[in-house]
This record gives sequence, structure tokens and C-alpha cells, in this order.
Amino acid sequence: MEKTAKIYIAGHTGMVGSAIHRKLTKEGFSNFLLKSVEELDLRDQHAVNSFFKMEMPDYVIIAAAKVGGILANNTFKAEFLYDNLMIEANIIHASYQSKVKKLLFLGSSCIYPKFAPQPMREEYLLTGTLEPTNDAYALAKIAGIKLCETYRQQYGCNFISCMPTNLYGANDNYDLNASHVLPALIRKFHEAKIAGKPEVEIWGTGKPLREFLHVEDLADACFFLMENYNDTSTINVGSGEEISINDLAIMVKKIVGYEGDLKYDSEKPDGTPRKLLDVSKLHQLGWKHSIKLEEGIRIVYRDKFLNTHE
Ligand code: GFB
Repeated sequence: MEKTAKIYIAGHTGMVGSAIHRKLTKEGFSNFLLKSVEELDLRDQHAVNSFFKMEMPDYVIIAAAKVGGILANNTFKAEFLYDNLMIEANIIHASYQSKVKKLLFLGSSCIYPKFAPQPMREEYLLTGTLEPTNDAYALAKIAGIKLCETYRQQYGCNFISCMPTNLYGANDNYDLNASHVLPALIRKFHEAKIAGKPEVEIWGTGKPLREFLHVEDLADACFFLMENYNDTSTINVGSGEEISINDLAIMVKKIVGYEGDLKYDSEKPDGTPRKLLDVSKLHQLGWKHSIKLEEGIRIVYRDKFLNTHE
């Protein structure tokens, strides 16, 4: 990308979009198009088309999405499907119409089948049934991948997609009913420590395995892909390392300095048993993550709850 290029980051106020904005700024880009939800409702096709016609961005990164943890995904399926379908379809079609030079669409590792062989390779897409707690979100994200593929095949658009694993970092959501597991655990342990509570509730059995990537690493990977990747197939972005929810809880407990017990609530869903991305394709291209999980959690905890910089 040329340093003067006009770059539209959809979703720049969210955890992912804001990290991408910081990364590109650090790389010397400054000609950004940024619109808040109040300024531009991405579900509104007419508004999106007018915005693209007027602004004519050179590059587009779709980090806007309705996202959430296992409970939100399982409860608000209609919004997770509708909002995400509308956002991506409107932006991708408008990008084609206004001849955007390159577009990056971000999906999620939940697009792969629930019982896909592990680690999950890109070609396992659409080879089996989805995990029911997030099938609506996954279907929307699969549609986004296919939009990039089909606009490339039919119209020659340079639209790529990448599938990040579970993310964490600055600007995460800490609402316990909507958040992902990591911010939830950090908040629960911190509040229990302050209140002197004897135990902290962990959802499910603690047995599922998850992979985590710091959002600064994801932003770095997105820039790398904008510079180096132009293929039809989606590409996984992860650390390639997994941890059980139980071990994660023990790690967060130690970092926060909480001394009470863990109490598992098996009434809450576990979700998919294992979700590890095969990141060999990205590694072969020359990109690897750099923030280790324990270090990343320490940074997040310090910045969000301690307000001290060691
Ligand atoms: O992060 P999470 O909500 O989403 O949950 P998924 C991961 C695991 O942590 C599940 C357990 O097994 C949860 O039951 N868990 C334990 C908790 N305690 C808690 C807690 O206090 N809060 C939460 N949220 N979980 C999401 C998908 O799946 O992953 C999305 O729903 C998306 O579609 C996202 O793909 C990346 O990893 O299960």
C-alpha cells in the first residue's frame, strides 16, 4: 500500500479495528477514512453506497462486526446472522463498485466444523456441521469469505480474507454477559480479589481447549497480509498454541493474585471442544506472532485494572 493511500477501516472503534488503526499509523499511513456507528450504519446499503461513491477509498479493511462470547452468540442469533451478513455484503459490493484496489475481510475460527481434525487447516471449511452455539455468526462469516472469493473469480477484485483465532487485548468487551472468556476471567478474578470472595465461577467444565492471540499481533498480521497475500483461499491467523479453560483460569488467577477457589458451572455451555488453527500457511509466508499468552494477559490486566506502567 502506498503511504498516501486512502484506507477505510470499518469498525475502527472496536478492539480489532482500533489495533489495525494504531498499527497502520505506526507504519506511516495517515489518510484514513473512519466512521463511527452513529455516522454510518453499515447495515444500511444506501448509506454505505453513498459513502463509497463520495469517498472512493483505495483500500478497505473490514473489522466491523457484531461479536461476542459464547452466551451472546447463542442468545442473539438473529442479530449475529443479520447484522454480520448486511455489514459484509454492503461493504464488499460497494468496494467492487468503486474499484477498491484491495480489501481484507476478517472472519473467525468458528467457521470450521465442530469436529474438524486439529489443528484446523484452511481447506476444512465446509466439510462438516458447525458448533451450534455460534452457527449463526459462523454462517455469516462463511458468507463473507465466499463473497471475497466470488467477487475475485467473477470480477477480478483483489479481495482477501483471514480467519483469526480467539482474540484479546485493549478495547475488549468486559460485560460478563457478552464477553469472551479471557476478559471475563480477568474481571471476575479482579473483582473477587477486591471483594475477598471465596470462589469464582467458571462456565462449563473447564475442559475445552482454546487458542488465543493478542490483538496487536493480529493487527501486525493484517498489515503483513495487505502487503504480501493475494490468494483466493482464506488464511488462518493464530498462535498455533492451545490451552484448556482450566489452565487459562489458573494462569489468570495467578496474574491477578487471587487466592480463592474455582467453581465450575456445568449448566453453562462448553461450546466446541477444541479450536486450534493450523497456521503453517502464514508461517511459510514469513509471519509469526510475538506476544506470549501470559505476557499478553499481564499487559491487559495492568492497563485495564491497575493503571500502572511498570
Ligand atoms: O470465549 P468464549 O465465550 O467463546 O468461551 P468460544 C470459551 C470457553 O470458555 C467456553 C468458557 O468453553 C466457555 O464456557 N468460559 C468459562 C467462559 N468461563 C467463562 C466466562 O466467564 N465467560 C465466557 N464467555 N466463557 C466464541 C464464539 O466461542 O469464540 C464466537 O461464540 C467467536 O463465534 C469467538 O468465534 C472467537 O471460544 O466458545
